[in-house]
Amino acid sequence: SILNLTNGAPDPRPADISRTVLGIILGGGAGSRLYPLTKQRAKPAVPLGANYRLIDIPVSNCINSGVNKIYCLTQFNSASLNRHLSQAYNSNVGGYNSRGFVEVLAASQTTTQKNWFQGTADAVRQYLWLFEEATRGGVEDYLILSGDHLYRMDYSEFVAAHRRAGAEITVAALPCIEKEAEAFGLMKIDDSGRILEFAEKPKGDALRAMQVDTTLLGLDAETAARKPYIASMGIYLCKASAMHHLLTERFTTQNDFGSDIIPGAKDLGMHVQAHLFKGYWEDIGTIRAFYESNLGLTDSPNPNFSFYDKDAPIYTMSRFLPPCKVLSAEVEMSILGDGCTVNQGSRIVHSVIGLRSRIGQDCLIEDTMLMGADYYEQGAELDECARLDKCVPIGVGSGSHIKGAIVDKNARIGRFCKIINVDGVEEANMEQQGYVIRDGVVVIIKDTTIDDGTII
Ligand code: ADQ
Ligand code: ADP
Repeated sequence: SILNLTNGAPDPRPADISRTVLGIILGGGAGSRLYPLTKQRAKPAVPLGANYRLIDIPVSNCINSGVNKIYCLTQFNSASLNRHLSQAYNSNVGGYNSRGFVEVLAASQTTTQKNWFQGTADAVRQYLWLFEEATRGGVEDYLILSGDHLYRMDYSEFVAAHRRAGAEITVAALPCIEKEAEAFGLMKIDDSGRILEFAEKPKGDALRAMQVDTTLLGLDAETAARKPYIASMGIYLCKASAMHHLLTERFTTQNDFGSDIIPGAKDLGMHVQAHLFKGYWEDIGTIRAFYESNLGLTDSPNPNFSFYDKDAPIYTMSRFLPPCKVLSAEVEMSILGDGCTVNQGSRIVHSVIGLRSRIGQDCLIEDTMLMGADYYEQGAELDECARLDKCVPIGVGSGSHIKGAIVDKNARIGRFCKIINVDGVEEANMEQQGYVIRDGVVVIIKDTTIDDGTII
């Protein structure tokens, strides 16, 4: 039974994983749900957890699992993403005998295709020629990952289970509650874990029809009643030969893994297997989920996710920033990134304070994610700003109150501002004024200035 599959002795890590598995990270489509965080950057470069970026999660998971050939597919190339990846990872994966790499592949870069990726499968199809060069070097399986998930997973167990089952495709899965189920691909499986039915984001009756008895997965009766669905995590391991067949011979005009390729493969009679994942996992691809997962990092004593694990650390760029400096401020249930300064009389509650943040005097910051800054404004620059009437330096000006917001990098919040969503608005598009409100969260756009005394 599945119970035995998941609770039995784990398979040993495949010895050849670094040679035989190619990691492919789906780095975001055109209309990203994380807008406006993606207004001026590729989605994988979106800052996360005070010191990190989204891409650090799948890349770290790959490295810790022994997968060290990694491509990241994104809609557009960005200098900061490339710099981040090369500075953070080249020494980890690129040792002369490991032959590893982390590279960005952007939609507009190929010679034969000028179109943006039309979907997840289309993104892989457009670069299949490159991935197939890797198969000549011994790659057997493609590990398809999303760029906007928060979790820690040892993919080597996933690879071992896939090979033991002799599957063409293995889909990572977890039990799920009704309220969340309609946002996912849902599956029914047999008692060996083989997928019998797969429905992408079904609604209403079609949703209810995907209910299963999840005690099969080893859940106790109470949990199984709460979580009667098996959801796809959008993480796939696919044999290179099967991928070639599916994308270039069978489904040449279909562009999405969840809607087309996975159910299509099953209908063709391919062996499509589920692999149960038991840890914390969250899709943080919407503003609300992104905001809540970031604030969840501050929970104590049990945060949703810890960036620290001595056996499986999350890596990022080493920046050699100075330690944080806090001058008689009050900081409660919060995390501070590297190189921050918090001035006298400020209070920070349940917030994530990103690297290089500068917070003035007597500020109140609650339930907020400040992403910080890409650089420090220094001596002369700041002196010049102080002389000018309307100049607002990077950071949060003295006496300001911010609650329930995401403040993107390099934002300049003036003095005595109130960014608290005074009118309790759910959705608003105020891009001209430098912010939007999504799902009730105020998002201050990167590099914008909010004048002294502004009330939002
Ligand atoms: P979604 O997350 O809704 O569902 P999708 O929007 O296709 O699926 O995104 C999957 C990943 O691919 C995301 O990281 C996204 O940024 C990226 N992506 C989307 N379009 C892309 C493109 N054109 N080019 C490059 N990258 C792109 C999927 C599955 C469900 C499953 C959920 C789990 O389809 O079955 O339940 O993931 O979150
Ligand atoms: P991090 O991951 O530390 O945020 P990045 O290298 O991605 O690092 O971001 C730093 C960005 O800020 C770079 O694009 C850099 O060129 C830019 N930058 C540095 N100093 C300044 C400055 N004085 N004015 C504007 N941009 C700057």
